[in-house]
Amino acid sequence: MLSTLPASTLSGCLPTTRSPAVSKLAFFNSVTGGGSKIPNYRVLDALGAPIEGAEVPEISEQFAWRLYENMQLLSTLDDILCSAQRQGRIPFYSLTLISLKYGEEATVIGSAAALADDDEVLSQYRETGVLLWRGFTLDGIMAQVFGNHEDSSKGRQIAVHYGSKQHHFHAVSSPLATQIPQAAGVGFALKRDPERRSKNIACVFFGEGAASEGDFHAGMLLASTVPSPTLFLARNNGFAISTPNSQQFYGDGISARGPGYGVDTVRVDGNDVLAVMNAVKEARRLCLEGGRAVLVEMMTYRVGHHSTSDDSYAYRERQEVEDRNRNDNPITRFRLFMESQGWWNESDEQELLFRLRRDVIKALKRAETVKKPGLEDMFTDVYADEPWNIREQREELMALLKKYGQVWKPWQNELGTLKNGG
Ligand SMILES: Cc1ncc(C[n+]2csc(CCOP(=O)(O)OP(=O)(O)O)c2C)c(N)n1
Ligand SMILES: [Mg+2]
Repeated sequence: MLSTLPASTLSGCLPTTRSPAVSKLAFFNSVTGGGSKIPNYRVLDALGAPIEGAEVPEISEQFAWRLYENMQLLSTLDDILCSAQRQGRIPFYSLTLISLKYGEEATVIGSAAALADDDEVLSQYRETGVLLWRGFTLDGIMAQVFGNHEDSSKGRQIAVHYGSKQHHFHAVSSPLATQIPQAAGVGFALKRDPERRSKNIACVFFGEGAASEGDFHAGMLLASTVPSPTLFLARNNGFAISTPNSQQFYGDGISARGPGYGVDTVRVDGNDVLAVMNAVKEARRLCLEGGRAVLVEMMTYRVGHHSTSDDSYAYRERQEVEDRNRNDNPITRFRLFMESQGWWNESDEQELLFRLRRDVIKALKRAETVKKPGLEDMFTDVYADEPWNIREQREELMALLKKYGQVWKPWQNELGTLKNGG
């Protein structure tokens, strides 16, 4: 005989589900229900005024200056280093292109301001602002970009691939998304460390394009099933080089994936530095309190070209970019807010921009005069014991240097640019 029990009483019949049983067949394709989109948390509107009901964080004038100065510093660095690349002084740079701002300053500075300075950060390649916020010097930035002997990676990394143990900033690696499962591991290690448990989190930045990699899913699954205080910060800037995000996913952005992994999730306006700060601060608190992963999706727009190797007008309208830059610029938005508080004016602006340009150019000029690492550094630091093939290559180079180093002009000149003459 067929069961006549009401559908709801069948709940829990199977060990594989705790879902209530229902008699109506219904498919769903929205995590918020009814087909609605995940909302975008905001504090300030595009003109820097608090939106209705917004919780404006209580920040001092001094703290607001620090936020603003770091966003402007990031933008100044971009301008000057892109020009340096165009002049052939450095080989590559990956933020923006001269005259147009990068456009994502609030995502990075707002996040950095909400983290503890000793939280472990695993970044993609657009998160230099975290280092600046933590006091990494301009000389340190230039040493890496120029690959001189003061660079902690001894000139062996591509430009902008920073790393600093002191600043809890894990070295950037070029293959996309590798940092995401690594972060789940770092989060788990923190949880196992009695000195850092409940004190620090692992925080991983990645673009929405990187979230198309399998490593994104591996990282999310790992951090949710082997729980760890890992904060996933997705920068959704609309593009993965030339691929628009409409071709990266069909669902409701990166946020929609969080609940799939049982991860607390929020979407935030990434051009609003106060909203980013509020969201990341709360996300960090949740991470520590529950010892579990949290996902924040920061919605922004990449105003600059992908890198100095890209011309984005080949795949998007120049007008669209200029409109975005003019109408919703994260720096301008926060500047308008500061002006409305009586904390900022035109002469402060001029003084700041002058000082930042002067300091960046000074560091750049200094870095150009610093010697490159010695040749021996090419062969060290990868293997604990030197393998035979590396030894052969090193010995061959030494023999060639002995033969031609002092007699062949091009080599002579080049050796003069290296530490200790090579
Ligand atoms: C595994 C891998 N595939 C492709 C690339 C080439 N690549 C470098 S950056 C990039 C786009 C990444 O886009 P997104 O993650 O959205 O970051 P964004 O540059 O927009 O900040 C691609 C495809 C790479 N570095 N690694
Ligand atoms: Mg992107």
